[in-house]
Amino acid sequence: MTQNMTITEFLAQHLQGEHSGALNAILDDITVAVKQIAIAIDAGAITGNMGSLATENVQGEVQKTLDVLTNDIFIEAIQKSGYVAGMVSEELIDPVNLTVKNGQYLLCVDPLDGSSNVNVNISVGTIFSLLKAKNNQPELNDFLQAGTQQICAGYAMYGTSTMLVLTTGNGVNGFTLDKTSNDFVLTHPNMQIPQETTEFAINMSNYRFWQEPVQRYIDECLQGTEGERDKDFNMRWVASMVAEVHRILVRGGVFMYPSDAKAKMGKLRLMYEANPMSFIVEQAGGASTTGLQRVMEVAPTGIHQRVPIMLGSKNEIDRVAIYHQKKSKRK
Ligand code: P6P
Repeated sequence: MTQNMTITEFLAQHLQGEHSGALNAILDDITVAVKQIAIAIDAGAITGNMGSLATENVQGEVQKTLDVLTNDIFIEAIQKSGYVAGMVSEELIDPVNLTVKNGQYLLCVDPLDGSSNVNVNISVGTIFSLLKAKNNQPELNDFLQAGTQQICAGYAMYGTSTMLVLTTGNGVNGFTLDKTSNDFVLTHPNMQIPQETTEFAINMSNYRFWQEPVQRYIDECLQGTEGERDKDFNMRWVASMVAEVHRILVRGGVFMYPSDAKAKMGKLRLMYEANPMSFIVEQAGGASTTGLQRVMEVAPTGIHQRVPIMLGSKNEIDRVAIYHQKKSKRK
């Protein structure tokens, strides 16, 4: 892989198999959408798009102007290839059937994850997951496929630079937007998550609501060299999943949004947050669990269902899973 090759050159060289033609076209549309979203976010404060709307999304979360704007950008861009028959979005109650020529794929997308960070200028992102469609008139149930069925997953990160990180099942590669050429170029080939880490990311304010295995794991991290783990840990919490996952891909770590007494199924959504991020993390040598099973093996029951998720450096996630199994055995 030549450093700084464009994403188009990279995909032409590396996409193989039955999906390669469609993936080339779909990913081209996604890069167009991401470039437009990056411009919209960058100019948000200037164009007056930093505010909130009077509307809520299906999750009951107040929608930001940019949530709706980025969703519209995606819907328009993703129709160009003609391969995507339907789209599920965090911002829409029902799937959107797209007017397509030969739609054979389904897209699940969180157009602007972490959008509450936009007006405080903290990194946000877009997360997407691609599935095979049964036909070009998809029903809601056609989207309800386990994460192991994903054809492709990726995220865009609108941070100190705009990046696109992708997997199609043969490893993970990162591309940075070169603003002079307006092209994504390969800057992070074959991303691998270190198996070990001393860094965890979790919203500590929920401590009293967590189940015992999560409290035990975090307690041991906090005890550092004075406790069971005999090493000190560092903590991060950006409140933007894309930024947390990207940091983990670059230097290791764990990200945890477990189920708790407040949110029995956790906070993050399976189809367009947990599954795509789990696909990427596993392809980079990491692991992703609900505590009781591999996230990508969860059988979906709803397009907006939530799922507990703990992902990152494999040895740490394996430890978290063991703590959950021991607890369920004790029960
Ligand atoms: P909390 C953003 O709203 C998000 O869905 C993820 O990107 C992020 O990791 C999490 O929620 C932050 O949750 O509880 O810190 O607001």
